[in-house]
Amino acid sequence: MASSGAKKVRSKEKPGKSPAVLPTLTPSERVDLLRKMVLIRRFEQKAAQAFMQAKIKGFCHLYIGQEAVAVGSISTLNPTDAVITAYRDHGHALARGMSSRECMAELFGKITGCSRGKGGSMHFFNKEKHFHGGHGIVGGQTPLAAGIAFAQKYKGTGEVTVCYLGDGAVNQGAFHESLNLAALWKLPVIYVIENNEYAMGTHQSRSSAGYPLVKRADGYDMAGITANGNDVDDVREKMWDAVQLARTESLTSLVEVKTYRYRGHSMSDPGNYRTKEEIAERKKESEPISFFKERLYKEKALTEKEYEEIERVAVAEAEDSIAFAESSPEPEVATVFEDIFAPEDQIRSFVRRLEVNHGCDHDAGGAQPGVE
Ligand SMILES: Cc1ncc(C[n+]2csc(CCOP(=O)(O)OP(=O)(O)O)c2C)c(N)n1
Ligand SMILES: [Mg+2]
Repeated sequence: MASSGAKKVRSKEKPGKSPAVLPTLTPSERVDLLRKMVLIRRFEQKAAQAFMQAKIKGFCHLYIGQEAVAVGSISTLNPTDAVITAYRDHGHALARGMSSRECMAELFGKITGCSRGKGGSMHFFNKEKHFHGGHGIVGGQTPLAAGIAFAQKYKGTGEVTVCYLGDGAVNQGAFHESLNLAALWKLPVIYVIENNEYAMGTHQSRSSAGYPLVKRADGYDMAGITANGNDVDDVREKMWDAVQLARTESLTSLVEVKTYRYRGHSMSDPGNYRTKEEIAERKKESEPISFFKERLYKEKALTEKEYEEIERVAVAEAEDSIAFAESSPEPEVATVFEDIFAPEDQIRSFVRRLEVNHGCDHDAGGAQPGVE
C-alpha cells in the first residue's frame, strides 16, 4: 500500500466531525493559507536577527522553506485534534494558531512565553491549542503521539493526532516501536515525515537504507502517502486522506512530505555540507510561498497590491512580537521549581541542598540550579 496513495476512505463518519470530502476553500480562505506561510517566514527572519544580536540564547532551528508543510497539514485538522512535533517547531505552533507574541517571548526566555520561558525554541507548548510540543530528542515525540492517540481512542473523542518528525528520525528505535503499536492497536495517529533531505549535516542518502522513506509504512501494514511539501494544496489533499483514515476508521498512516530547508540546521550551522548553488537551485525550482502566490494570482484570488499588504502586516506582527518579548519580564527564579515532573519532597530537598551548599535563597532570586 505504501507510496501508492491512501487506502480508499470510506464515508463511515462520526456525526459532528469533519466531512468526508476535502472541503473546497473559498478564495479568501486560500489567501489565509498564504498569509500564515508569510507570517511564519517573517517571524523567523526577525527571530534570526534577534538571535544574532544575542537577544535569543540557546538553540534556534528555523523552519524557513518548509512552511507549506505545517500550514497545509494543520489546515485539515479540527481545533481539538492534537499536534506534536520535534524541535523545529515555530512553524507548527504558528500554523496551529498560537500567537506570535507567546512564541517570540518563549524564544527570549520570558515569563510571557508559551512555556513560561522555560522551554525556548525547541519546547513550544500550548494546552488550549492542543499543541503538545516541541521535543528535542530525535524521535522522542513519536511514542508520545501514540499515547495521545491511545487516549483519544479510549475516550472516544473522535479526535486525531498528527506527529511530525524529520527524515533523521526514521531509523530511531522509538519511531518503529511507535508505528508498530499504533498500527497494532489501530490508533488515530498520522506520522508525518518532513523529509528536508538533511539530518544536521548528513544527507539522507548517507544515513538511510530503503527508499523512499514512506516504504517504512509497509512493514506495519499501514497507509503510506507521499506529498509535495512545496505545494500547500498537495499537502492539504494528501493529509486529508490520512486524517480521514484516522478519524473515520481509527487507522494509522505514514505520510512522507518532500521538502527542503533553506537555512542551516540551527543558527550555529555554517552549512559546509552543501553548496550555495544547491540551495539557490532548490529555491528557484520550488520556493513554496512564491509558488502558491503565483497560483493565487492566476486564480485571481490575489492581486500584487493585496500581497504587499500581506507582507506589511506579517512584518508588523513579527516586529510587534519582538517588542512584546523585549518588554516582557524575566521569569522569577522561584519559577524554576514550578511545573516540574518530580515528587514534591524531592523538589523541596533539592532546594534545601542548594540553599545549604550555596547559601542562596531561591525566593530572593539567588539560586543557581544545576550547579551541584
Ligand atoms: C536521540 C538523539 N540523537 C541525536 C540528537 C542530535 N540531533 C539533533 S537534531 C538531529 C538531526 C535530526 O534531523 P531530522 O530528523 O532530519 O530533522 P531536521 O533537523 O531536518 O528537521 C540530531 C542527530 C538528538 N537530539 N537526539
Ligand atoms: Mg531532516
